[in-house]
Amino acid sequence: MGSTVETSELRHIIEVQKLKEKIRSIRRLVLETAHNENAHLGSSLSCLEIIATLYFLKMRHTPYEPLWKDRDRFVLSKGHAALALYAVLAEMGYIQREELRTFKKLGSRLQGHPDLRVPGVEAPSGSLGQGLSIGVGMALGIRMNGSRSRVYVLMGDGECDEGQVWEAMMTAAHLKLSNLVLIIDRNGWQLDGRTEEVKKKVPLKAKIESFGWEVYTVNGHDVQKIVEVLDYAEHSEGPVAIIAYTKKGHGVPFIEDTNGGHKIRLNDEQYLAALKELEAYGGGL
Ligand SMILES: Cc1ncc(C[n+]2csc(CCOP(=O)(O)OP(=O)(O)O)c2C)c(N)n1
Repeated sequence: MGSTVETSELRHIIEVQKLKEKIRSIRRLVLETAHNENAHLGSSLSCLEIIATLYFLKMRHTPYEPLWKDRDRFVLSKGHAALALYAVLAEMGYIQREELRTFKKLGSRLQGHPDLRVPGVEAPSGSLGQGLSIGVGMALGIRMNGSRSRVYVLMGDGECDEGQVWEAMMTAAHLKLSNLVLIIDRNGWQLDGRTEEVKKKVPLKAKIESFGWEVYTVNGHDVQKIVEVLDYAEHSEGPVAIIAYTKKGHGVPFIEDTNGGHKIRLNDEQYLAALKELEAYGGGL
């Protein structure tokens, strides 16, 4: 028994280590693309570890059969962070890495917000506030079909300003959707400034709990901790929300924890500085 535990723990450590290497490659793809085209870089870098952990370590899915009926679903409700999702899908094999060069170009399927033409994208998004409702519908449908699939929705903290989010929260709790996990990218910024100055979110955890959800908090750049909290969320009796504390522009000092990289095209100097930092940073905590 003891050795079984040790073996599985060891496997876990190796998996997390491998994921960090993947994250380094994914970050490089994101930076390259933001050098080539204007992108929501800060918003993409704050949630990159979360999306990568879901796709590489948590969700059941396969790039060989993107519409496999028993797959787990991911909805990027903060659709402006599409670049992070595309880079993960490219590293996973859903799309070719080279296709990222067409990001936002005329005729490309890799537009600034996710589109159903992209294999691995489960929902079109970009109009903030809608992803959780989509996730609720998916989770309910999955349960009605008797499937064990799970649904993960990633939302921004500024996105919580949308009233539809709270309607969906109420519905999910009422339906006891234990196959639904909401992750909130709590980077503390939204388009017009600091979240708490634009419209106060705290006490966010208590607010969501009062809607009947189980709520956990995590460091959203710590891959090991993200895996642990996601494992934990599988044993709930209803919907689970995870407030992931992150930094906008994480890993790129001149935009980190500012709104400076909300939408940016890196010039040559910025790109090289960001790459240099990436070498030092590696992939995740
Ligand atoms: C309904 C709607 N209103 C406005 C926008 C424009 N918009 C794009 S990103 C953004 C800020 C979102 O902030 P947050 O959810 O905190 O995400 P972050 O980029 O900080 O991760 C806004 C208002 C939008 N996409 N959808």
